[in-house]
Amino acid sequence: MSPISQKNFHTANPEEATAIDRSIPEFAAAQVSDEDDYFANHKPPSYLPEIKQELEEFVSYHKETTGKRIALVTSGGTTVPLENNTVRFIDNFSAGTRGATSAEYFLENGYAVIFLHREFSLLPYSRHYSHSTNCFLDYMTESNGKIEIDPKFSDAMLQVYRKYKQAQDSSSLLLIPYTTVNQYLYTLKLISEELKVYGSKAVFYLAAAVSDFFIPESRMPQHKIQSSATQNGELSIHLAQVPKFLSRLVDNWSSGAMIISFKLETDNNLLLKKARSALERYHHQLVIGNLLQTRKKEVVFVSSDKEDHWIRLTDEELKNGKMIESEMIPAVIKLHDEWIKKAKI
Ligand code: PAZ
Repeated sequence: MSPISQKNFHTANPEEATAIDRSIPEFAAAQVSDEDDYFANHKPPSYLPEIKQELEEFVSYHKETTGKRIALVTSGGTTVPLENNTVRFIDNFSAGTRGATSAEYFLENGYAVIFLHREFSLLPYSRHYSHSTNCFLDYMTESNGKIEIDPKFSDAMLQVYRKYKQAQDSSSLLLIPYTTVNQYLYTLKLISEELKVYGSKAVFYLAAAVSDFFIPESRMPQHKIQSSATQNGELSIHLAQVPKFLSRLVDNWSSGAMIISFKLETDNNLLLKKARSALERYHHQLVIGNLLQTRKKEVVFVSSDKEDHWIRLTDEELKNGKMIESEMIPAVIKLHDEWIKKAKI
């Protein structure tokens, strides 16, 4: 036991009063020309062919051998590089808790999962022991000159380890990383196209916090921005809007999959309005709304054919470590069951 008792606290939790105001209107859904423009003017990541091969193997294995449904879970923030040789970038708050936890519940419920995640954000299973204010060495103890898991953590760790092994041994979890918004868009498009053969048995669960703005390649400086580039000591950066590719995903990139997007707001008065307008604009199946300040405690399911459905945890449940995704994913799977049934008619 450490002689100094340290209080665990996070420095990154937002204060409601200072959270970002997202009350500005939404911009339009991307059209075919926006898609063409974007992909014609931005280079694909060089490693994309390798990812394609991994995806092909994963999808055909589950289609032909296990028959499992597939969930594509996107998770974490995206970076917006300010320079081609990137020293500086714009980022956002998302740690990937929603995505990593949801992926675990999909796996537990018999799904295979493609986990498209921001590199170094939380991962299914390892999330229990990473990114915490504890060092991983705190879970260890020394016994007879050997290092081992501290018995007080070993029961809980064994449970996590078994689930992790099960996912590994059954080849049910495919991890695909990205860092920048450009890498995210190219990889999402690729995965969607590879999943076309899966039809309604695929579900897209788009929990990543994707930047709305970026610097187009044509305007990006090659090298580190110099302080001499400032004018009167100020640096101006002009960002362009990232085309809203969800409509392209619904109409062209996927085929018959159930598509779930997330809507994050900071103003309670906007959440339902924005979630509904996303649904009307993109014509997909479900928007899961959440507020930055309460996202671990409550979410709302908004769809065109059902009443809004809130899922809430009590303070007691939160204190006991219950994760809201343990209720969200069974509810999503029920909707996916209905979606598959409808597709068969
Ligand atoms: O990664 P995290 O668990 O900290 O946060 C999850 C979330 C709030 C990013 C996610 O639930 C979400 O709302 N994603 C979509 C954000 C948006 O673009 O509106």
